[in-house]
Amino acid sequence: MSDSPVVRLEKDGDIGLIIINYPPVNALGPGVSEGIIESLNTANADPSIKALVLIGDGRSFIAGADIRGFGTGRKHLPLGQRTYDALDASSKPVVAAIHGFALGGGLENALACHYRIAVPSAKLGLPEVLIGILPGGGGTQRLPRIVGAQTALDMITSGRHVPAPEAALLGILDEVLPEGADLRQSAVAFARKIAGVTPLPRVRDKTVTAEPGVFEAMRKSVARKARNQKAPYHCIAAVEAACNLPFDEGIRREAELFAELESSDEAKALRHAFFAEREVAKLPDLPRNVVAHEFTAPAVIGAGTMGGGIAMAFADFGFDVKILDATPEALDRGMERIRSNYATSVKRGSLGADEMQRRLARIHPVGGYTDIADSDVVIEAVFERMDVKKPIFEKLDDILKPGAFLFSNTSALDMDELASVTKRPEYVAGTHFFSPANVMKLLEVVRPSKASPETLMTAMALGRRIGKISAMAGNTDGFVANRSRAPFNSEMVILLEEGCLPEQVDRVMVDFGYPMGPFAVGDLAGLDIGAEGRRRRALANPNYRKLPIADKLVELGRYGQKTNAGWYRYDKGDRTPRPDPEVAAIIASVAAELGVPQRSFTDTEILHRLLFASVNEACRILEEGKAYRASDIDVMWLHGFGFPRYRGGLMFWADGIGVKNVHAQIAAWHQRYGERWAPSLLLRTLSETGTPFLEAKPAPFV
Ligand code: 3H9
Repeated sequence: MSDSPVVRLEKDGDIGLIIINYPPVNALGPGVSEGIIESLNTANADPSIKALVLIGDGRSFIAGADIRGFGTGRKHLPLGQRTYDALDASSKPVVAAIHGFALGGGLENALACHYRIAVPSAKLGLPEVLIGILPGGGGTQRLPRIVGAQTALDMITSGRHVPAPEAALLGILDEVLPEGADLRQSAVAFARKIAGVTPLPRVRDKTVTAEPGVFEAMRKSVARKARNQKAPYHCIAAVEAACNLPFDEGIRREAELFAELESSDEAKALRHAFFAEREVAKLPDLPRNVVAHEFTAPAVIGAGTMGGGIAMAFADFGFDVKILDATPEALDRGMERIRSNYATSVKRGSLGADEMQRRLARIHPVGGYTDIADSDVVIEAVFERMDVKKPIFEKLDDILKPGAFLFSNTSALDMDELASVTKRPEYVAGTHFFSPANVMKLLEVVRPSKASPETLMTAMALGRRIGKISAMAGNTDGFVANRSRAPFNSEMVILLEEGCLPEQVDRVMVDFGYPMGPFAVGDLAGLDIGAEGRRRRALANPNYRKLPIADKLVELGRYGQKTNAGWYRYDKGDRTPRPDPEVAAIIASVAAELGVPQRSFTDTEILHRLLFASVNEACRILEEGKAYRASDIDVMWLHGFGFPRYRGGLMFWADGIGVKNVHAQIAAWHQRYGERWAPSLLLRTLSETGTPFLEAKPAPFV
């Protein structure tokens, strides 16, 4: 009946169906809103249509406004003439029929319909805050009118996806269909049932009030997470307007607040993070027809902290997983650690006791290699030494069936060398998990030269199947994440030689947005771990920049939290880092021994010293073809190192400073501090041509 390419009007007897077809997720891209309005007008003018259904083709209802259009001076319909207004004003009832996702503008359109029904697997939410904006299609005004101010605040400031059954309990949905019911048919039947109802139920006609103190309490509760951000506070202000102003005035207030956010730095950074996370999944140099292998029988070798965490990650995502260690005692200890980690989550309330039992039951400790002979993917997570890993790879190669994949959880070892001990190097790759492996989202997939495209796709997909964000890294010392981070780690200690204190550096980085300062993180991880790596690197490279202050601390047995002393001191049983005059004295004495002149630092200088060092190394990684794109490095920093998401990632942030400024500063430090600050070739080229880091063309992946 209507031939807009993205929205069509069909008829099923006396019911009109407005069908959105804008793949892949029915975002409100160009023409979709206009198409909905046009169909509504046509249907309202057609006397043979008694009621309407708004429904999506493909895998979703509507996933929200088209995020690519934000901040681009996009055209938008004026207030009073938007789809939400047209749906409100429809003289015939409209039923939103929801499957897949109804998010952001998608849910807002549904809320402007007169009725909402959904299949049980549908998810509804207003996730705008996660991209630095607020629901600007009336969501902040309509949702509280249905669920009350508190629940609306919770949903809007968290952006969480609410499953359909819960949405029905909250009153957002009028009906959840039985499992397996046909959505289109059910929606038509529902529409027939309510055709002719008067007056039409309109959410805008409801009122909402709030308990005193709700908004202040919410501002306090988001304060930690929302540090340096505006959007969460604007979300709260908009819901407050829903409670204090008539509907149309509330909508105007929502629009004003939205306009302040759309082009904000945080919104730009968060949009970048959103798209970077999708881009990172793409492996552009692999043949297009390669598909990941569907694995069903994973096994983990090594029940230490990493192996246990990896097994938990499988169990958390519904996989039965076998776990093996060298001795029954080590296996028992590992299982005990897993149990205790789950028990902590139960105690904290983030996991139900039943669910803990279900997950534990999926982890199967086994006694020997023959027990895992039928596994189709094995992740080795034993001690990080080539001479320990090699015999295990040989054994696995012998015992596993042809076609089984062999992955190593390594953070540093040469994957080509490890693959070479097997007769199936094409089935071998690195899978570098971050600690704790069941919590941290990053999975760095390391690509040895002989790995087949299917192996790489499988390793990437495996990560996604267990809730990770997989990112491909070349087989280079430290791979991509840790290699790009290493200069930051050195620079933060070198700063101490020049007169900084750990607490000053940590404060700067926490102010910047990290959840913890890097020295406090070091104490948590254990300072002895880094010392081993430094020793190895110093032996291999006579020009290696030693870190005598860090070495001194380890020499004195200050290993961090586990010894109640590291960069900070800790009271027994208390993890609060306390500045320690003893550390200040150690720093002063090493600096005096080295004869380094002492001076003071601005916060900006500290921040730039740490991050520019890493930007320079990231450029080297790109120029060597060890990563596909600069934005992959951003994803690694966001999910591997807690880089503040609202700053987009290392390279996005550096583009904010400007490539020429970054280069000029690095060149100046090169003059002052010597070779470790030599600008990379790529950095020089980008600076000369004024090309942003994110537009850098890396060398072909090797
Ligand atoms: C909003 O609604 C503002 C309103 O208040 C109105 C203001 C006036 N736009 O994630 P996937 C693309 S703000 C453009 O891999 P999944 C995505 O980039 C919006 N593109 O699939 C990818 O493209 P490609 C509020 C979008 O099944 C492809 O679709 N809504 C959008 O794992 C597949 O995506 C949101 O914030 C979009 N809105 O997850 C929801 N959504 O193939 C954002 C997706 O080229 N979206 N794409 O890489 C999501 O959370 C997930 O994509 C979703 C599907 C859960 C829907």
